[in-house]
Amino acid sequence: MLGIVSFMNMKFNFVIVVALLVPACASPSEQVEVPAVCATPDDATAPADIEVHARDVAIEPVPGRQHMAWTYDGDVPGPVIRMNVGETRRVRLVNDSPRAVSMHFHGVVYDATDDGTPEHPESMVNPGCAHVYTITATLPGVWPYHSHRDPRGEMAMGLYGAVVVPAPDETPAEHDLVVFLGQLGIENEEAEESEEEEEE
Ligand SMILES: [Cu+2]
Repeated sequence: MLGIVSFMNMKFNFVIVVALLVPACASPSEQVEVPAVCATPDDATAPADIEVHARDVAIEPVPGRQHMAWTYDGDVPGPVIRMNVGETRRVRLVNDSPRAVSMHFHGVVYDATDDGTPEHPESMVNPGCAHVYTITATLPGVWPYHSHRDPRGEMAMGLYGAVVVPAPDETPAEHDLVVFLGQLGIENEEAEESEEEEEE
């Protein structure tokens, strides 16, 4: 979803990439075995344009509420990757987390070996390993990326971000905001707490 709002005479381009993305990638591919070695060891030092680190970080999505998130670069959502139509980027994912992760991109073009799904184990990144994903923007839009070892579970923990590809004739906005809707389990925690309070 892409839209424009006016606020205090400033034009904002804003984008909302919502959880409706989740069912698109909910195939049970996590059942495929991923070998516990670095599939692409040379990628740790191969040329890359962007480097992203997967790591577990305690975030505070609302004041006073800590949540141990699985993140790209220590934040939820992860970094916004901006590309123009026709551009190619090499994105190195370094896995500093204790479990295998990947980057699975929507809306951009890449080889099957960069799919980021367990069906393509060379694109899955074990702990301490790295993989360079080469992606090319061919369509304007706001495209999500996420880890695809266990997509639903990983997105619920925070492993997602966006690729933004402006249309060639798009008027530049003063501010560009990417907005994701997610709940990170916070609502459930509050529901459990209020149930406990009621029981007391
Ligand atoms: Cu997906």
